[in-house]
Amino acid sequence: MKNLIIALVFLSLGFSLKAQNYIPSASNLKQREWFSDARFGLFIHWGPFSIPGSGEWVMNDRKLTVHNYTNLQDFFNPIDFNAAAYVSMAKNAGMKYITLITRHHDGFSMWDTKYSDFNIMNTPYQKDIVKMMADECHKQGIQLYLYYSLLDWRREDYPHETGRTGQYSGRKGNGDYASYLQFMKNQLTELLTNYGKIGGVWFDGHWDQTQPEGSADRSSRIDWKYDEIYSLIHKLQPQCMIGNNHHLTPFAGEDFQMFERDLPGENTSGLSLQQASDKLPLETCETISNSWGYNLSDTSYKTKTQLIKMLVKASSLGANLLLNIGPMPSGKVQPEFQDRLAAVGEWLNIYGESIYSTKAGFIKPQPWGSITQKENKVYVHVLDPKNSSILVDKTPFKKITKAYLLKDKKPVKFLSKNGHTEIYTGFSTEEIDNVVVLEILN
Ligand code: H79
Repeated sequence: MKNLIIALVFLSLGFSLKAQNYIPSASNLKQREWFSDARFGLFIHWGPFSIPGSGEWVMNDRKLTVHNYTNLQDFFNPIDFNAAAYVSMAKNAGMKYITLITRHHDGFSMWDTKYSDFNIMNTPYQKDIVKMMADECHKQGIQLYLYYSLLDWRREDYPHETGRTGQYSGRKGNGDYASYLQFMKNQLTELLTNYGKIGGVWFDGHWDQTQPEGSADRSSRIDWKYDEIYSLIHKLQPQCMIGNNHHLTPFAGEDFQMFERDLPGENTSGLSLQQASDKLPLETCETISNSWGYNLSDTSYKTKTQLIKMLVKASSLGANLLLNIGPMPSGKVQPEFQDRLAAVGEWLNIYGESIYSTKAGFIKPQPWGSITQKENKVYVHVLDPKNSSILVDKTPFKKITKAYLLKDKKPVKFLSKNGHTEIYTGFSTEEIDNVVVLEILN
């Protein structure tokens, strides 16, 4: 018994030492920097789950068995999918990367994988979507990040007996995590070997094995052995950034932190209980409509103004915005998504300087708007110009040498005294964002 306890202590010590030993490679640090500078990416939720038009959780929500759900494989034939058009659409929106669903909770693999028959090659389409997207991204100079679900509603070896979701799929017996872990490692090895440079892996589904939100115990019912998964990824592609949507403080080995439908520090979703990391790059993901995967009845498209304000707020908190589209089963992207992406791109053509490669503002977002900054420039984003002037407190610089509108360089009046700066606006309420540039001496 005593020996067993000693062995266990050593084992757990070994695990934590290994996990804490993670030192990101130089190429990983460079990739993190690239990522932070990029600020804006496209999330694509698409696959056979798009067919019923009820979002990507349809298997769980309609209590579909694995047997019945598998029929979707016979109908997935996205004749309107065009990787070049997807990538150009993202580029024209001012986005610098694409995060693609490779395998969601339903367990369908969007690439030519040896490790599951439920994959794109066994649909009438028979073409490797991940490959087409990867080739096109590399060709057009946009980076590819891969979404990969840790949770699987289909496989018998996933520890489904302790899972909080996917309980109606008709699986028998208990999972076998060692087998499931090996499966994930095999698939990740394919993804990180056959598709060129991958910017990062976006894990999701950890929460399937945690205690209910709000409970003091945030531990997982299974040991995911992230040290093994993460070290495999970093071994295959050292620059590849790992993020995990577990809604907890980042684990060792992770390279960025994400927030789902919340800005860092907010918790409107009820899921974002985690503090924003002050070390890792941050990313917030949001949908253009209300759904991730295609939803036939969802017409609640956010306006271009809402989307731009979201991007500005994320930037001013030092976070990227990963904005989602859920294309139709045919591969066609709804015109409502296309129009809004194009509109944000036009805005970024003029205002991009105040977004890309900026840092979080020295103050948090205010009722009037927010701040981003870069070198000797402070960008004051007046999003809601109710008053004729705005006051920026605690300005951490010596002197403002110049103040002007970013749009047309027209000078803006200001008064700066004792660390308080008043900017006289008379701004247009028509503008989505009156960006004032302050050139400063530190
Ligand atoms: O891929 C998209 C979603 O399908 C996936 N993440 C984004 C990017 C996602 N959907 N929901 N969630 C993540 C979190 C879900 C949490 C809940 Fe539950 C599901 C709350 C209630 C049901 C599981 C069971 C977690 C809490 C209870």
